[in-house]
Amino acid sequence: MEPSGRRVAAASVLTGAAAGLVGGLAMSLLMLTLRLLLGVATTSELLGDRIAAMLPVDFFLSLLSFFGGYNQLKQLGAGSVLAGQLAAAMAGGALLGYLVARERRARPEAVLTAGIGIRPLRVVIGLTIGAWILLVAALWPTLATEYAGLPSGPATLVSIIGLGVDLGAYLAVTLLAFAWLSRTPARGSDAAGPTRTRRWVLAGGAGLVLAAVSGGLLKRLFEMATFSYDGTQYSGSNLEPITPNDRFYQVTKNLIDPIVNGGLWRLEVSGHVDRPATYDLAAIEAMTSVEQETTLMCISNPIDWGLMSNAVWTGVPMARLLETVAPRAGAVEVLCHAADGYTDSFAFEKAMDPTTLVAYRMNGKTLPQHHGFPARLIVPGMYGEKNVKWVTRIEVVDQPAKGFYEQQGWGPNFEVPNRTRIDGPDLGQSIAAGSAVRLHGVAFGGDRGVRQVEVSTDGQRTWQTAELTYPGTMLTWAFWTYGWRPQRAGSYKLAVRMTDGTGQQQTAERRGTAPQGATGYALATATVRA
Ligand SMILES: Nc1nc2c(c(=O)[nH]1)N[C@H]1C(S)=C(S)[C@@H](COP(=O)(O)O)O[C@H]1N2
Ligand SMILES: [Mo]
Repeated sequence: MEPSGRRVAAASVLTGAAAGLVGGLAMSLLMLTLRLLLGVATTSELLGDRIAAMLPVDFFLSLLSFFGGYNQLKQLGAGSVLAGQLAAAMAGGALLGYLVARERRARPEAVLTAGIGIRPLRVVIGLTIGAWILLVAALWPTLATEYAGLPSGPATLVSIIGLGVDLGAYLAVTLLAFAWLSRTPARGSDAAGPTRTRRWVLAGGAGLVLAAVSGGLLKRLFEMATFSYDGTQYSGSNLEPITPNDRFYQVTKNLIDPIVNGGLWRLEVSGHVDRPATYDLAAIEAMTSVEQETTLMCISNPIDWGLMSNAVWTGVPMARLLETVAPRAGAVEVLCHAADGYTDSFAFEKAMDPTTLVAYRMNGKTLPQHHGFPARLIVPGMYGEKNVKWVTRIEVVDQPAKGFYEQQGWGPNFEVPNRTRIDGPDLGQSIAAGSAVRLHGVAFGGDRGVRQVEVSTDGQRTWQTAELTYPGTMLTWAFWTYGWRPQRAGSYKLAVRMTDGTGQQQTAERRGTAPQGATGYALATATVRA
């Protein structure tokens, strides 16, 4: 009876795989629902961040260019985890089917509960708990992610419980589906065939419904996703010195940005301190605030791109919060944590600088969700990534600590070097000889201000001083303009460079964005026709 035994086992494995798929779909549905309603991090997000932080920067950038950008990579990552999860769910179900078939053959006399023996049941429950423990251990560094903005302790707990609930739902649905699919009809019933077929059709239908509902949820989540705006640049010819909030450049590591509940949100200031403190939003807003115009720029902003904007931020100097908690001797850095599990660090001295802020207003308005509601850091002179959005915890550390991007190998110097950009006019068009051309653009010197901008129209042989139409402050960009009247037809090599408020000139050395941000003059070629 070997072949038939084998056939029975195969049927059981197949039934298990189908049940596992239904269980996996139910688990995905639950996971997406918890994400949508409560901001509980999904495995796609937790695993994605866990892996992303471990990717060396060069490999990360080659992945970006291979798949066509950050958004494509994010989608591929999230999709792979979801697909992998369903595959694992089916494999788990198949294992259940195999164990049950073996049990039936080994101990046909044993009483099977709903067609599943106690021993297979024990094994799959054990394996599920094992998977939970393994997941928690593997994802530990990212478990404080909670997109509604819960403090890190409760956030970690919510992630752990969330994973447990997901796996529990998987196990329960898989067992039920398996028991139901493999239920043998009462002896003597001649409806065995049709009944079985109908059960499979029903199970298939249930699977389809689950898949459809999950698909609907995915669509909803996709509409909320960052794909439509991550990488938005502020560039073009109609730039204002103060960037309107809805045009401010945007960069985020997330698939879906946090929607922080301002009532639940707390800012913890803790770590290597004597008197850790926790603030709610009202407490932060009640403190004496400062208004500070500051320009932010992403480290991955190529010389001629627009991942750079300027706003007036309202907030509380971080030094005030730090003084309150009494940092201990030996504090070297602050490691800042956010609702999305993001982290970044900078020198304790920089944290104590009066211009380093915990900001909650942007150009006089409540901080927009995508820019970090309810609070973000403003760290003048350092690349955008240090300006942690949706900040939830400032941890004083006595050892240097690496944040999300620094772990990838960005840095170690995150100070914005001097830079210039040519914004206009459109040099794709040729210029008539003898006509007046108004060259214009921006210059940015981190927290050192912009003292002078120079323009060369002859391949860097001679330099002329440009006019600063918007001089800005030490912490902001400046707008420059230069009136040019080319007399002869030909091709002109333009270059723009700046000198910052400390007298330091922009370097001509061309350097790419990784790992410390791009350098080199702004260059362009103009064609002048007779
Ligand atoms: N919590 C959190 N903060 C973050 C990021 C993030 O992904 N998560 N991205 C950083 C990066 S790389 C940049 S350049 C700036 C962008 O800020 P903006 O979108 O408000 O312009 O936010 C920084 N702060
Ligand atoms: Mo950035």
